[in-house]
Amino acid sequence: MSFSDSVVQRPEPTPAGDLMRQYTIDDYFLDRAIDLAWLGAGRTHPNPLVGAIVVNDGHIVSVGYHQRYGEAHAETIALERAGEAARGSTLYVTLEPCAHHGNTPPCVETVLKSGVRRVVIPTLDPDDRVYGRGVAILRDDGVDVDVGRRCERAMLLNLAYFKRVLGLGVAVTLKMAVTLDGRIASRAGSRDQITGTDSLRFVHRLRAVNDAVLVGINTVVVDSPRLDCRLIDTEATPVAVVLDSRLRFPETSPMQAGDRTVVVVTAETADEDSVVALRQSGVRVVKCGSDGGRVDVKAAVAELAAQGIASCLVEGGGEVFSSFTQARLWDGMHVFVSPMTFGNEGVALSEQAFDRSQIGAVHAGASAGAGDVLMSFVNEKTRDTLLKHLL
Ligand code: AOF
Ligand code: ZN
Repeated sequence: MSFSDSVVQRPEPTPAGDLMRQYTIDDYFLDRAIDLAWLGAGRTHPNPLVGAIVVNDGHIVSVGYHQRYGEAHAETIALERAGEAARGSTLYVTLEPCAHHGNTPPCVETVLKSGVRRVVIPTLDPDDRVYGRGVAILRDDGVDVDVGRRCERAMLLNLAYFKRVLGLGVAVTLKMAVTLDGRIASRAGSRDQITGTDSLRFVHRLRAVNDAVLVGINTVVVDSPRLDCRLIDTEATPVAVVLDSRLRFPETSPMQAGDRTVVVVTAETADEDSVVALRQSGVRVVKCGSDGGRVDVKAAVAELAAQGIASCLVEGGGEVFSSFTQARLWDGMHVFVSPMTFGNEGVALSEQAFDRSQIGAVHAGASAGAGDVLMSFVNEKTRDTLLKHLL
């Protein structure tokens, strides 16, 4: 694979005068609002993650984010904190302000009362009670409303929410961590910590906003992962899913703590005695189609959908990651690049994993934390479908 074929290739050169491709102050504040919104991960379900920032004269006056289901909305929190300082300001919010009476009064009313002059949002809210109405009410009252900037990053923030509300099937998010020299392990079969604490915390946020967290059996055997959300304040316990065609799942695994639901997806050809033994230990075993000794990931996700799982975070390892990219079975992707090297003994992803022709990825932006860089992507097809509904 040549560098130019890969998803990590340099971005297309910016055509002169194409303002949409330039990173502006609006983009900056929307990005900060999106960062804020993530702080609610694991506490707002089934509602979206929303962040808001009030900016007046180039200065941040106040911020807010939706902290818990049923409680105040992000923009209302930020505007109440701003008080009089909101007059003439710009409100950056990661989702169209709501227009309905639900658990709380409509946010558009608060926006209008506050004297905000301009509202900047990445997308509309597909919720029937809001869709387009929030923007229309604001514009009718003379507020400038900008829609569309940073929409890819906002899609990643609420991927599960958007796909569920729009009835678009299971939201699949891939996560991968690589070293500066592109390795995913120091050697075959070794357990390595690649990312720093901030990145790990973000991974726990990703887990908390998904109904399920999926890994391959190799990862279970090598890493004994807990797949929980212990680094953040949440009660969310996503279902643990393991792809395990030959039923090598161990007798006990740290992911089985408490009354956690564990689903092992295996091949139709799996040994029936092993299936029975595993079921007796409390694991849900699902058989599905396989291909060349590997569970067919499309069939696996269909099985999960049948079990009521609407969103899934795929956490690796490398083979599972490649299976999903080759099947083009993903909507969002987060790749952490850590400033360490494993050298030639290190294990790299297979060539197919990042083959751009397979992957169809749109770079949604990069951010840094704890020494790592996080690159996030939206699947091109997913983006185009969501754009039809959200702009
Ligand atoms: C939130 N937090 O910050 C914003 C939301 O259940 P309710 O009454 O709180 O309304 C939830 C709907 O409100 C949600 O589906 C979305 O359409 C809209 N916006 N929701 O929970 C927020 N801004
Ligand atoms: Zn609201």
